[in-house]
Amino acid sequence: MLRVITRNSPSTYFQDRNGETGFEYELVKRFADDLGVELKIESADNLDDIFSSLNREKGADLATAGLVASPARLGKARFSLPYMEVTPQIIYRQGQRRPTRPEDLISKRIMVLKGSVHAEQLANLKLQFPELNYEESSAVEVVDLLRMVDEGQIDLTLINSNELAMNQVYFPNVRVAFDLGDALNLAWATAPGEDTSLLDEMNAFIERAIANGSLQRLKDRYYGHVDVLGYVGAYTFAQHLQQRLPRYEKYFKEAGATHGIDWRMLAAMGYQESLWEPTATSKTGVRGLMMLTLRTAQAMGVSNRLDPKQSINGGAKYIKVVRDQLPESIQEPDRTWFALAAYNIGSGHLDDARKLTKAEGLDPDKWLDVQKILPRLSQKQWYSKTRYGYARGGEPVHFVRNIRRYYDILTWVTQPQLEGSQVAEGTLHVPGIDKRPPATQTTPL
Ligand code: BLG
Repeated sequence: MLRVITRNSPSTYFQDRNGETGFEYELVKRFADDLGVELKIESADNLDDIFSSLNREKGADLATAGLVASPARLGKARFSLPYMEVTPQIIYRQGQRRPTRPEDLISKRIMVLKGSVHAEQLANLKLQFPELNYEESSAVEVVDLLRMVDEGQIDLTLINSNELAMNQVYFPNVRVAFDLGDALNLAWATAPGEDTSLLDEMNAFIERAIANGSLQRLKDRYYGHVDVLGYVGAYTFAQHLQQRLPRYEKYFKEAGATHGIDWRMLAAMGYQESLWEPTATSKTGVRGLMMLTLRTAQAMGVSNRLDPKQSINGGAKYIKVVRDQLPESIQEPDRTWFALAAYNIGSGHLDDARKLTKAEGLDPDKWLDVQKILPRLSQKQWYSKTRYGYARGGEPVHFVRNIRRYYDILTWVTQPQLEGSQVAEGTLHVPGIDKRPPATQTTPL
C-alpha cells in the first residue's frame, strides 16, 4: 500500500461527482497503479502536518500537495524530480491600487499559509524591509486566501501561479500584482533517510510521465482552460458566473431535467453561444441565448428566440434530436462531442465530414479523427466532393473544445448533482470546500 498525504483543494485533491479527483491525486494514482499497489489518500489540514506525517512512524510514505522543494524543507523531506514549474505571485483585489514591487507590500494586510514557501519568502523580505508585516495562518487553504482578497478581508496574498490558474474562475476580483522572485519547482516529498528505493521509483515514474507525454496531457486537462480562456477570459467567466448564470440557472436545470441532459452541459453551450446573453445575434442572423437559427427554432416550437427560457428549452430539445440521429456506432463520450458539432454545423455537414474521415482511413466514430477533417469542409477541393457542400468546418472544432472547457469548469463550481434531484438555487461552490459525498456518474448528454 502507498500511503499518500495531500491537501484538499481544487489543484490537489477533491471529490467531484465521479469520486476522487484533482491533478495531484491523478498523478499519484498512476504512480500507485504502476507500482501495482493500493493507494491510500489522507488529507492534511495544513502544511506542517504534511511534513510531520512523513517523519512519523506509520505516517505517510509520500506527500503530494503542490509542494515546492525549498532549501528550508530539505531537513524535513527528500524531494523527487520536479513535475511542474510555478511562479510565486502577489495577488490583489481589482479596484485597489496595484502593488508593483516589494516595497509596496509595506503596511498592507497580507496573509499566507503557515509553513509555506511563501511565508519563507516574506520572512526573507522582512530582513530587507523590517516594516513589512504579514500573517501566517494554518486554519486556511489557498482558496480561502483568494476569497479573502476577493471580498476585501485582506489586501494581499502570495500564492503559486498554478493555484491562481485553477481558482481564478471562482474569484472575479482577484488579480496578479506582480511575480515575487524566480520560478519554483513542485515535487513529491518522502521522508528523510538512507533508503532510496521509493525515491528512485518516484523519480523513474516522473521521468517516464515526462517522456511519454502523460504528464503534459494531465496538465492540459487541469490547467488547459487557462489556455482556452486566457487570464482575462478566466476572470470574465468568473464575473459572468456570478452575475449572469444565476438568472438562467433555473431554466437550464428545468430543460436538463425535461430532456435528460446534464444542465451544466446546456449552460456550457449557452456560454459558448452567447456568453449567457439572451439578446445575442450572430452575423448570420442566428439569435438568442442558445443561438437558434430561425428554421431550427420553428422546428423546436420556439416562438420567440430572444426569450431565454424558450431558447434554452429549444436548444436542449435540439441537441437531443441531433444526438439521437447519430449512428449507434458512436459511443460516449465521443457521442456528446459529435452531438455538439451537429448542433453547430448541422447533421448533414457532420455526416459529410465523417465520410471524408473514413475515406482518409481514419475512424469516423472518433471525435479526435473527425475534428481533424472537419476544417476541409471549407476548402473547395474537399467540399465539392460532398453531399451538402461548403460549411464553416473549423467552427465546430472550436465550439466543441470550448464547451468541453466550460463544462469542466462548471462541474467544478457546481454542487454534485444527482440525476433528477432538486438542487437548491445559487449553488456555486469551490471544490474541496464542499465535502458532501459525490453523486453517481452520469453522462453529460
Ligand atoms: C446551426 C443550427 C443547425 C444548422 C446549422 O447551424 O446554427 N443550430 C441551431 O440552430 C441550434 O440547426 O444545421 S442545419 O439545420 O442542419 O443546416 C447549419 O446551418 C449556431 C449555428 C450556427 C452558428 N451558431 C448554433 O451553434 C453561428 O451563429 N455561426 C455564425 C458565427 S458568426 O457570427 O458568423 O461569426
